[in-house]
Amino acid sequence: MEKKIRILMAKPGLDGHDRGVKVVSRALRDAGFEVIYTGLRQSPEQIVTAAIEEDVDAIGLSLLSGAHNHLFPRVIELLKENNAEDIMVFGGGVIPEEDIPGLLEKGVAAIFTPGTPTSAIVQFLNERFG
Ligand code: B12
Repeated sequence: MEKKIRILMAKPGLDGHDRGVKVVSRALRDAGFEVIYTGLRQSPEQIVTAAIEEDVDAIGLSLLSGAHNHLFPRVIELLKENNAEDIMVFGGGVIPEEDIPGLLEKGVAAIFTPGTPTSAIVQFLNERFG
């Protein structure tokens, strides 16, 4: 049997904007990925611990609060500290265009902003893990 790609969907930060993460989680599940959603208000430490325990292939972070420049790099840093940098980090939300190059440079694989069709996210993951 083919192994399903496992994705931890996470919502770091203190805000309650969870529509996007739920929409994307559902779309990825429908496309055949195994999706684990952490729920709201997860710290980077909680996210990385869950990702390692669940043995996921990727972490999808949803950020609409404006804290992306801190939280994305922190997750990547913690993965490195735990020798788990093979877990890919990608994400989306309200992230200004000008912040995207810096996040990609720090190791985020891709960022999807509001209005992105979920099919584009599925296509990205299929290309990455196909
Ligand atoms: C709906 C909404 C709310 C709802 C949230 C309901 C909920 N349960 O989610 C409510 C009314 C509760 C709300 C409250 C607040 N909100 Co509000 N909200 C919005 C709004 C209008 C739309 C967000 C949304 O649901 N979009 C629909 C979903 C489907 O789209 P999405 O999340 O963007 O997801 C898409 C992509 O971004 C991407 N994506 C998202 N996550 C992920 C993850 C991965 C892994 C991937 C691959 C892709 C991906 O894919 C999705 C599909 O295309 C935005 C403005 C906007 N236009 O984005 C403001 C916005 C996010 N809110 C904002 C603010 C300030 C607040 C409040 C602080 C306002 C206040 N003063 O009270 C409060 C916070 C309350 C709290 N405790 O968190 C600001 C944030 C400012 C910032 N980033 O600097 C925004 C940007 C409005 C603005 N322009 O100022 N809000």
